[in-house]
Amino acid sequence: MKRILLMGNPNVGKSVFFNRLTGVNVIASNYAGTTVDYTKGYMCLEGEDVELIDVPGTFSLEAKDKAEEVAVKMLDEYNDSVVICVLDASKLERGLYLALEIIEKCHPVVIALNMWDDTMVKNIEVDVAKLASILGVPTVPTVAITGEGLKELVSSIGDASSATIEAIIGRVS
Ligand SMILES: Nc1nc2c(ncn2[C@@H]2O[C@H](COP(=O)(O)OP(=O)(O)O)[C@@H](O)[C@H]2O)c(=O)[nH]1
Ligand SMILES: [Mg+2]
Repeated sequence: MKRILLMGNPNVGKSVFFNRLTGVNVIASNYAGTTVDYTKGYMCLEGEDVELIDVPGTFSLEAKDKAEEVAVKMLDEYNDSVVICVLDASKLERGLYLALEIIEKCHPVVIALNMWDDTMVKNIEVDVAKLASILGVPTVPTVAITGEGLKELVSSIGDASSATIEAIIGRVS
């Protein structure tokens, strides 16, 4: 079965997305050999059942605590999975740091620029088209709590691409 990992910094809206995307069969477990909990569920994508994992929040892949260690292990273990990288669009730099690390691991990625409502209220300007073209992966503004952008995000999963850091550097320099 295909697997999708929801990843991002803590408090960016991963679990709100998870709850919107999954149905009733949600399973909470410990990651083997740890006390770190995570949740997995299922969603239907283009007629196929896909497993969705709400990965513990992490700021980077240089793990600083147990939860971050689990996030890194999941990314390595499920190396054939697509990653929905959830960013707080009003705190873009932090989120992009992790997104670039995930891209560097060659996972197909789509980026949710979440908290788009807050970002607008705070008058923070994000050039979505430019960001998408630099990163070379689908990049969709979203508001997890209202579901805005969710449809577009889900339909972009099929276009998730494995960008390369070299190509990204080439596009910014
Ligand atoms: N304003 C706003 N709040 C959001 C949005 N998405 C999530 N939240 C809120 O942000 C907080 C953290 O969300 P949560 O899903 O628990 O984050 P997680 O730690 O990444 O799983 C909660 O209070 C959510 O209701 C959004 O798009 N806009
Ligand atoms: Mg959560």
